[in-house]
Amino acid sequence: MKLYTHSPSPNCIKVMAVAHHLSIALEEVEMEPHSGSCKTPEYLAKNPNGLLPTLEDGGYCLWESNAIIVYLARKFEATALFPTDLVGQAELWRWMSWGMCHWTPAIRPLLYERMVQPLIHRQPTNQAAVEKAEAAFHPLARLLDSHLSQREFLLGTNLTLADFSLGAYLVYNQMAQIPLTDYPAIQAWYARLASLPGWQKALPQMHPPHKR
Ligand SMILES: N[C@@H](CCC(=O)N[C@@H](CS)C(=O)NCC(=O)O)C(=O)O
Repeated sequence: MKLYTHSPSPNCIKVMAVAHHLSIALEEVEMEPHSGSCKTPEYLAKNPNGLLPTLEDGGYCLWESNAIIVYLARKFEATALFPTDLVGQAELWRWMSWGMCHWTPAIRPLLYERMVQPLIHRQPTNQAAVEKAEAAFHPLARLLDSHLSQREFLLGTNLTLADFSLGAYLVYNQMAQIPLTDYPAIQAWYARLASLPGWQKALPQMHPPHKR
């Protein structure tokens, strides 16, 4: 199986962390989105969004990182990461949906303003955009922190795909100065994820400050 990936991207780290955790060997095809390599007709035939990651398994192409991790967990029968009971599945989809619809969009502007703009585009951080993003982030962080204060992982005592899915957006929490100071349960949860060998292996090697 091939994974078209851009190794520093959180959505690609999410997939690689699950793959390493499950000892699944993926052939990584490193892409450089800023060079336009995701907009070629050949790549758009695999992923019409022109985004990463994309999994290719035989002739089957799958995009959307959450769908990819579900596919890997199901294909390799990783039932611990992907509960099959009614409430377990509902909880998993609840958190993965919340992650995509609320958590990720709240964090993405902070990554963009504090990392992409200064480091890639050589542009100054827009402070007004940062303030708006932080205002949107805090109510979500309060909710998540309260939930995690009673649990080791999102679904309770067991690590699941939901943890990989939401945790991936915190890999740059230091560099993007994601305001986690008031959220000890989120910090402890993220530290548990970051200490997983599969998680460590998925972090891009050229960014040692993100290793914990
Ligand atoms: N919802 C998609 C998001 C994919 C996405 O936005 N990927 C980013 C990297 S994290 C990308 O390809 N960016 C390149 C671009 O915008 O051209 C997923 O979870 O796979």
